[in-house]
Amino acid sequence: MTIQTIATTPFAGQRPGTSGLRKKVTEFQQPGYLENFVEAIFLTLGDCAGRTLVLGGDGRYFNRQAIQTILRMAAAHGVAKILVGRGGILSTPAVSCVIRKHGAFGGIVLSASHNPGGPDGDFGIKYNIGNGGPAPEKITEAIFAHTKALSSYRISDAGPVDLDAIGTSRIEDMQVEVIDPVADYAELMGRLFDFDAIRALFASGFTMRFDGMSAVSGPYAKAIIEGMLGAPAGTVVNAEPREDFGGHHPDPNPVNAAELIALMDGPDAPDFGAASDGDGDRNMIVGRKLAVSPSDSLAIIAANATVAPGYRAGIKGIARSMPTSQAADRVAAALGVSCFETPTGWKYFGNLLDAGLATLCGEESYGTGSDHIREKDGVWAVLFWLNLLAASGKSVNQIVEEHWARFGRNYYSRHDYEAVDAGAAEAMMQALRDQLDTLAGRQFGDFRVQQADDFAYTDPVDKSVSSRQGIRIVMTDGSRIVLRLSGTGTEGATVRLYLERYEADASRHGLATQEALAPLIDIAEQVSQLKQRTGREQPSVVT
Ligand code: G16
Repeated sequence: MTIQTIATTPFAGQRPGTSGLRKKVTEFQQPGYLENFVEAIFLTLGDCAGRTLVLGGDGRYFNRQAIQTILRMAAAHGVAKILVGRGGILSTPAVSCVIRKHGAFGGIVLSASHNPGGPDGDFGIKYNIGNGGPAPEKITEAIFAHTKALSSYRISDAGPVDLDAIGTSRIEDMQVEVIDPVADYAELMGRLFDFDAIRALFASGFTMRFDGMSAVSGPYAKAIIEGMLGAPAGTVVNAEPREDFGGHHPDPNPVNAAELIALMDGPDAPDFGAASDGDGDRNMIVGRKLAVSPSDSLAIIAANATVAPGYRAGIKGIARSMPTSQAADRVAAALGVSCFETPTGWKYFGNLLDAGLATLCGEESYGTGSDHIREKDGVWAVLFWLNLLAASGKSVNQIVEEHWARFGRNYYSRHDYEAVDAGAAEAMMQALRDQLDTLAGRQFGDFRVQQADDFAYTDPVDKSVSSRQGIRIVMTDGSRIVLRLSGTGTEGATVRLYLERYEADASRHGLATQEALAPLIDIAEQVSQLKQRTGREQPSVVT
C-alpha cells in the first residue's frame, strides 16, 4: 500500500448547493470529479491526524464505488479512523446520530436525497461537521474555493474494503470500522419515544403502511416499526434500498408517493400512512383521505411535543424555513417560545439547535426534526406521530382538525416548475426584485400588500448574513406569496412558488387547498409572469 499523488485540473461548478454537491451520476463518473471534491473537503479540514470520520450513503447507484474512493483518500490524508455503514448504507439522520454518539470530527454523506437514482439519475456528496449537521456556508464556500485551485489529489492504492461484513480493517494507518447502520439510531429513538405505548397501539389492531420507496429508510423502519414496535410484517413496504430506487422517485409527497395516497384514499385504508425519501430525512404523514401538510405537521408536533418522553420538559423554541407556513408561529406564540425564520436549508438550523434556542425545526419540503440530531429525520417524525396517536387515542384526521379549530388553518401549497431555462428563471427573479419597492400598499382583489422583500437572514448566534434567499410578498392578513429558485436541482432551474393563506374561521376549514389559494395563485402570476417567462402553462409538481 502506498499513497499516490495524482495530477488533476479543476472542474467548473463544484459549488455546494442547498445541501451539498448534487449532479448527474455521469458527471460524477468523470475521472477525477469525485476525487477533486473530496480532496477539497480534506484540504478544508486540514490536519486529520487522530480524527474519526463517519461515512455512508443512501445506497443509490455509485454509492459503493464512491465509498471505496473516499476511504482510500481519507487514509491518504491521515484520518485515524472511519466508521462506515454496512453495505455503504447510512441514512442522513443516522450519519448525524453516529457522528454525535461517537464524538466523530465529522462525516461524509453520499446522497442526492429525493432526486432519482440509477446510472441516468443523480448523485451527491456533502460534508457534515462535528455537531452532526450539514457544514455551514463558510465551510462549503472554503471547499468550493479549493475545488477551483486543485492541481493534485492524494489517494492510497489499497484494494477495496469488504463493506458487507461488520468488523475492522485497515487502509494505510487508518482503521476502517464497518458498523450496523441501524443500531445507534434505533437506540436513540427508543429513548425519545414511548415505545411501550406504541407497541400497545399496534397490539390493539392499529394498522399502518410505511412506504420506504425502495430507498434508505426501509431498513430503519423495518427494524423499528416491525421489529421493536411489533407492527405486523408487511407494514413497511418497498423496504429494500435499491440502486435505482426501483424506479421510484423517492420524494415523499402526494405526487411521488401516489400509491400510498391511493391506498389512504380507498376503502382499505389503514389507520395511518407514512413515507420517507431517498436518504431518510424527509417524511410525509397521511391520514384517511388526508395528506398532512409538512408545515401543519411541524405545528402539530410542536403543540403536542410533551406527549413524547424525550420532550416532556417542553420545547425551547421552534425554527422553520422562510417559505414554510406560519402555522408553527401560532403554536410558538401560544407556548410563549420563540419562532425563528431561516433561509431554506437544514444547515441554517444548526446554530439555533446548538445554542439551545430551538428544539424543533421544520420545512415545507417534507422535513421535520429536533435537537436529537442535526439533520431532519423522516423516521423520527413518523415515530412522533405514532407516539401522539397512541397517547391521544385519536385519528390523524381528528388531530389535524382539532389543531385547525384551535389555531386556525394555514392553507398551503408549493408549485414547482422544474428544469426550466436557467436564464429565463434568473430574469424572472431579477424582474421581481426590480419591482419590490413598488409593491407595498398595492391592492390585488381582496389582498393588500403589506411588505415585499428579498429575504435576508442574520444568524442570531454567529451573526453571519445570508442574503437573496427568496422573494416574499406578504399581505396585510398574513397571507404570503414566496418565489425562489431551488438549490438542489440538477437540470436547468427549478422555480418554486409557495402560497399560504390563513383562515381563522373553522367553518371555512374544509375548502380544497388549491381552491382556497386560487386568488393568490393569480396574483403570483400577475406579479411574476411566471408562465410566460418560463413557457410553462402548469407547474410540474404541486405539493
Ligand atoms: C434539502 C435541504 C432542505 C431544503 C430542500 C429543498 O433537502 O436540506 O433544507 O428545504 O433541500 O431545497 P431547495 O428548495 O433549494 O431545492 P434534501 O432532503 O433534498 O436534502
